[in-house]
Amino acid sequence: MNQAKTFERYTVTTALPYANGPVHIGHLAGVYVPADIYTRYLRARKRDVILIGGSDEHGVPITIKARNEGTSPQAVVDKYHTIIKDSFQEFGISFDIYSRTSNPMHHQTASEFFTKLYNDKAFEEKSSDQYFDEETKMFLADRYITGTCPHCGFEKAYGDQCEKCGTSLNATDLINPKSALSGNPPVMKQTKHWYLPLNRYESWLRQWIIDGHKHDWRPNVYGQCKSWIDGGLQARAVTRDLDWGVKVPLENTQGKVLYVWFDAPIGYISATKELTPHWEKYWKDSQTKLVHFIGKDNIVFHCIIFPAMLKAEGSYIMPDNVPSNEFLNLEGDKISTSRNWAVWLHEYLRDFEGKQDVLRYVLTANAPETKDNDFTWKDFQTRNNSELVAILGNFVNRALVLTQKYFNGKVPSVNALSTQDQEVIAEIATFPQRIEDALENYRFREALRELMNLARLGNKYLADTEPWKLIKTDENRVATILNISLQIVANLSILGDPFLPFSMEKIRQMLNISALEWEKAGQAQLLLQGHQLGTPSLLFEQIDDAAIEVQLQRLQDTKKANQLLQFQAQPAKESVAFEDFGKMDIRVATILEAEKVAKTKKLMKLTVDTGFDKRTVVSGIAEFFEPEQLIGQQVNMLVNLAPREIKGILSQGMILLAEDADGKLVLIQPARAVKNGSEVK
Ligand code: B3M
Ligand code: ZN
Repeated sequence: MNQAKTFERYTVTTALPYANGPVHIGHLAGVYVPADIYTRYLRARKRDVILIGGSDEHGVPITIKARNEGTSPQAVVDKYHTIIKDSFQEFGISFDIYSRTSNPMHHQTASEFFTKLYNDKAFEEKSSDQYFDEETKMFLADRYITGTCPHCGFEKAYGDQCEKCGTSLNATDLINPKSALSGNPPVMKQTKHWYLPLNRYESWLRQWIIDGHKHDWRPNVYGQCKSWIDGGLQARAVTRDLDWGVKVPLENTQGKVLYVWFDAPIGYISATKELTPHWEKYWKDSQTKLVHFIGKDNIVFHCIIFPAMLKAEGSYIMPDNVPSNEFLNLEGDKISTSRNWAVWLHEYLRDFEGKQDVLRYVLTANAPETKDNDFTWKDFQTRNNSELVAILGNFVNRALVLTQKYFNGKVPSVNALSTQDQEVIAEIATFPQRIEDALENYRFREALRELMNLARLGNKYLADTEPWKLIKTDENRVATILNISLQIVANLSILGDPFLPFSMEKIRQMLNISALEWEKAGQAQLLLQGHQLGTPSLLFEQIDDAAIEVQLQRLQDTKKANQLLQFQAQPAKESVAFEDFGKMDIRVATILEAEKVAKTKKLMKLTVDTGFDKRTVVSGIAEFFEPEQLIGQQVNMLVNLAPREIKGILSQGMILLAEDADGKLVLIQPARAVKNGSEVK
């Protein structure tokens, strides 16, 4: 178990988000919130730690976005790098540096890295046939080409990875490949690239990962690495025929750049070089613990490919752990940037101003640490109202308000200790270790649960001792109870800081103290008798249904927009003879009366004037219309449909309707008023 080894310093990296869109709760839950908790904890323990972040600004995701928006890749990354960086800052992700891979420092660092490997003959140089789009005159790599995944059959797999099963692919693996640019099937054209022969590192990777990290890497990470290695490692191209990226630093390589997954991880190193002149100790000293926080679709790049690159270069340390999370879904569906099925961080910060910690809390409590998990707005509201407000906020508020009320806001004295007092004080002392064990081993959900257990201990202590009743008879006893309760509050302000930094700062203000050392946590004399407390205020507010409804409606609107976007007209039914069509008697009719059929959701009872009679028709349109919207409307109606009883009502005919892409039913009406009974031909 590697945490037995002590390290002099820590390099904590976070996956560099593509700067082709904002970040969403899936990114936060998977990568940035756990990384921030871990780093804040290490800082609290006075460890030498750096938290590295930055925007991944190369690769086809960027150039496709630029093409779609009719702008340049640089304009795309400039826009989204700023949105991402600012929203991380406001959310309290405490990067020591948040850099970007389009900057000169990175281009230089990545070029030098490539050149070192090239000079050391670490690459294989190969000319091969690659897919080429004759219309756009472009080679098709990565997301420029889609096709069916040979592993899982997913029809929209990319040339470098299948997003459905996570398999890393070569474009030539795809079945029925199509250009994402022109939609045409590609042709093959010869081109030269440089390959990292991963197979050369197989035995080392076996020894390092399969033997060396069986017990301290998460099972989902270890398992994916093992199956990758057991599946046989292929050489991987580290260059591409593209014009956006880090230029290949060799002669006669016009139009070729480094593959984005070769340059992006080097972005961690170039960001560190920007941060400190002493960067090498964070990347080359065996006393440094290197930890990569990533999502599961990045495991192979961070556990196999980047380490092989570092091994080939020869002077770098290897990651000690890669605590990758699984995926977070949203309301039961996979989060998707392209389908706008996400809770975007910058929108959350706008809609729930000042509630950063609520989202930090929910995403940690619900983190997909070992399996995919689901974010629902209802759960968000429940955890805020039933846990943050009702447990943590309620305890802190009672301890402070009662002290305000009975002792003018001064920390009261501790008098004779009851058995329960002594048990509570002993229990307080156990929390630092419980939280440290969990955090040192990247078990963030468990660590947060332990923090909340400390608040529960406080609530139970107040509920059991009922100081509001005792105050009439035994002020000394109440003094002791509130003193111990306030010590718990002070402990919360220390142990809660990595998780809920904004709220813990509020607690410190209410306690009228500056930040306490982590090493003091567990003590029951953190606040001295007589210390003047600050003014109590509510730590958390209830989140009402209306606020949640707004979010749910937004997702509903997104779903409908997607249905419209993805709508594909069904193919025509089999043909019918003209005389068959002639049997149908379709007329224009006017709706005279409309009422919803009781005890049904969909049915509306209509009285219609067909021009030759008045009749009743039952129609399944009650979900889409109110009666008053229908009365007076002219509609097309099939009048010679055999009558049938529906919910006890004899229905004589059928109103014709169109079902839109979003499932909504729409009346089919004549373009202008015509006589009832007019024949539709
Ligand atoms: N830009 C993010 C992703 O695959 C990718 C991470 C790079 S970390 C060096 O979603
Ligand atoms: Zn697949």
